[in-house]
Amino acid sequence: MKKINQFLATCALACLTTSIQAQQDTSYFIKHLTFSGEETMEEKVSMAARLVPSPQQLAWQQMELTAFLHFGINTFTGKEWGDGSEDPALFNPTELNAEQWVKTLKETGFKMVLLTAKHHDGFCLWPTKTTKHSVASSPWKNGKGDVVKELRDACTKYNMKFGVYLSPWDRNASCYGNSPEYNKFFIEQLTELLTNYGEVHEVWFDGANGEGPNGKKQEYDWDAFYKTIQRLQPKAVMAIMGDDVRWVGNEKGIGRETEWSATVLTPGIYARSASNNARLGVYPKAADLGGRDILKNATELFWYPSEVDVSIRPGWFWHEEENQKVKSLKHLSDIYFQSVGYNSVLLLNIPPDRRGLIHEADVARLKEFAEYRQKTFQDNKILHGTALWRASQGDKRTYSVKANAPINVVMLQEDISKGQRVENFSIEIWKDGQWATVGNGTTIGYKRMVRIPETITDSLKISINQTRLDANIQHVAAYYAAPLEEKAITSAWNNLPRNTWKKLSSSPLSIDLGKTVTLKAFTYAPLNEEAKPTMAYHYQFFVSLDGKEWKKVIADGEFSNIMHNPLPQTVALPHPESARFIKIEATTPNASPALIETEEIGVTILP
Ligand code: FUL
Repeated sequence: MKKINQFLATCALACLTTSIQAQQDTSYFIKHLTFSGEETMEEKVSMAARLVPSPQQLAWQQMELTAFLHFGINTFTGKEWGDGSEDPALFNPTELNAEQWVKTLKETGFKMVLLTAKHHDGFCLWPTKTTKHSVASSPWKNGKGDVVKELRDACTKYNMKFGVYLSPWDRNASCYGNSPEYNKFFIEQLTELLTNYGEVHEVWFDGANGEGPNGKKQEYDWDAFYKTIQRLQPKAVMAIMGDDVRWVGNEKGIGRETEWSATVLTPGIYARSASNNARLGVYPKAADLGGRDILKNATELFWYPSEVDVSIRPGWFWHEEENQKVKSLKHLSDIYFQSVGYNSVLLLNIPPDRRGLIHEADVARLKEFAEYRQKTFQDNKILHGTALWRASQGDKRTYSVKANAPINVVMLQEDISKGQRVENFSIEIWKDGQWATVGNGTTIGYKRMVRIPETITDSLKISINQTRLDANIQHVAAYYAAPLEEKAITSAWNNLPRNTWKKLSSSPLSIDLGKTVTLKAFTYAPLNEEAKPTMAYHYQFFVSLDGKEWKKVIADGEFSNIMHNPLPQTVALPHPESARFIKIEATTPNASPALIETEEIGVTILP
């Protein structure tokens, strides 16, 4: 149907003899368009300006703030990625209360909750018929519990939207890697989730994709997964490995300043994605996914808006030792301005703990964060900013600002139901008898916030310097966000000063710690929290008292998900060990020898 609409729309375009300008409100493309190859650049730009979201994408973008709940067997093992061999008996939350999750999230401004119904370890949070590796084999509620149902019921009670994360990568399923069999198994799981729990608003398929048993690679049948969603939950958006919602490209909570929802990136679930994207030189992390330069060679365009997923803690799952590491209010507020304020939806992860509750530390921070947003955004200092402004290239509009009210944030919104059009804008304030530029930017899209130096003024001027057809500016606002101080973060993961350390070898990295200590844990912290091809993924960890005889303490360690979330990972040793020397033999995600710097290692020693 979508294809027919698009075909008709394309024909309609070809047949139109009216000028491009006249077409701008009469002919739209929903979610996808194909260029015939005959268009001039001007026509291509005009078509791009008339690409609009599907109704469910629009509703999704309007949510702005959504919550991720990573919960499962990892909550009980302390791991980030389980390997599928975990005993379901470990899953035993003592006070699980999905209403506490949803009530907390509702009160703090979230519009949807998305649960890891199954993570890479394959453990299912609902009593599935497809595998025994589920809550039904756990002691929780004597195997009669269903986390998905409890969450669904709580969402219904609190009028919260509901989504599911179902990991395609499954390290438990014996059929993983046997492609047709696993695809059938996966569709059965998906069918259960999309049939038995009422309305589902988002289905999240992770891109992490490992090897199957014996190194066999699973070929996912994305088309069949797609059709299953279309059939059972046609209103749900399909995220990441899907064509409705795009991964922003990092797990740090940082969007792009130039963020096009109309992008040239072909979603990974389409067979043609690899060749299309390679031809254009684009990939999910690329800086520009929709500018004119990249549009020039594009053969098709997708309305494929970005979602910024990030955890409130360093890890995605709850870990006791991270209770002190809940992100600060300043950090969360920066994330907010760089996600919601950068034309993206924020998907903030708040992982329930072993009790099955959102921990007090996270609840307190969520409340602080909500109060801060409320205080900031309840008081718009601009008068008449909601009158629709149809802006041609070069147009300017002046807005009155409340008297004596400091501002430091300007917020702009386009009516994206008519496409994303603005390519360049600037912000001026009236100061000392003249206009002074205080901010500028490229894209606006659904929402763009620009932080400007704190100022008091009585007029603000917005200039639309470049736009694809006329822009539809539907909201201009200005706010004051109280500046936040970052509390000093002490390096919590190294308590033995490095000035006494000596590097003995680089590959593998071995270190003389300078004295014999009782070692409880060690940490790997990639420099600048950046992923690089030489970084460590699988490792073995050794200790020694003399630097000659080594004891292997960890034989098959994995810095799970470090490629996407390159934050410090602390590994507790099975037992405290006496050690003067440590050694890490590690390989990269591509299985070549990893390079670890001494500064990237920390140790936790007992006093
Ligand atoms: C990643 C996963 O590997 C992480 O564990 C987490 O679920 C994150 C949201 O996506 O790809």
